[in-house]
Amino acid sequence: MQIIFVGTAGSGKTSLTKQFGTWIEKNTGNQISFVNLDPGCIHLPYKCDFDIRRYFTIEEIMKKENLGPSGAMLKGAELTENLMSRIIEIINQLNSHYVLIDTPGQSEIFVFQSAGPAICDQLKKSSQTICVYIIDGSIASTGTNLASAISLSLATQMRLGIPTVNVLNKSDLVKNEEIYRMLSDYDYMKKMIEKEESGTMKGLALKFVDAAKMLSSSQRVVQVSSITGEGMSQLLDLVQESTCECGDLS
Ligand SMILES: Nc1nc2c(ncn2[C@@H]2O[C@H](COP(=O)(O)OP(=O)(O)OP(=O)(O)O)[C@@H](O)[C@H]2O)c(=O)[nH]1
Ligand SMILES: [Mg+2]
Repeated sequence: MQIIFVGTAGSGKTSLTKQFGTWIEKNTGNQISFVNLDPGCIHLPYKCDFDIRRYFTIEEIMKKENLGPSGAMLKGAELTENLMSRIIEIINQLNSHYVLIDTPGQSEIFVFQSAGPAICDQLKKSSQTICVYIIDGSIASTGTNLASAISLSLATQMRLGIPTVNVLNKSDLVKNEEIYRMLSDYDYMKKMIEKEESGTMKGLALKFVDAAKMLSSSQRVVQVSSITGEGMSQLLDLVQESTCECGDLS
């Protein structure tokens, strides 16, 4: 199975990739492979079985092409797409039970450029492939704020075309218990939005929640911490259920 970690900048993609992979190896004995598709990172806490930086880095592109960081990231997405058959070939040769794939810092680079969807399209032909969408717990504070995070997850699911499950990372930093309740009960999230907002914003946020209710692969949002290791077993359950046609993800 291939698991792709996607989330906004700094949400914990790299830390969760490492924590989840290490946890699986230790607790299930299944073999893991780590794949890094972020050409912009400097340090990685895991040992890569495939690292896009073997081919190019954002720093090199910036110097060579005289580009700023965002322009270089776009160029990086283009280069990644050109290398796609090589990347897919290498990933397919990794004979592990789980291949964990870390993606570029800014999620829009992987999700909204063509490289990410193209890679997912190829990967799902060879093996079950799912996306773990990471909501950053350190900035989750209100119903409206969660509704917008969920809408990004839905957009990711639409673009990548693979089952997508949601996790709330940095749970060690979340002090507001209401956040958990809202994430496990969209009707409660709507009630909170009714209280928080008025006018157009309220209408918009409520519509996002309705769309999420209708379209999400699962409403269950697992709370994890890449620092304390909380929630890894629940995340594995969710990942496994997401690929089981008979599974109940509610
Ligand atoms: N407290 C806490 N901090 C976390 C957690 N997960 C990640 N962080 C911190 O958040 C920051 C970003 O973590 P990364 O794992 O680099 O996040 P990322 O999404 O890979 O970041 P980019 O690739 O740069 O977008 C680091 O300082 C991490 O230590 C968590 O569960 N709890
Ligand atoms: Mg990262």
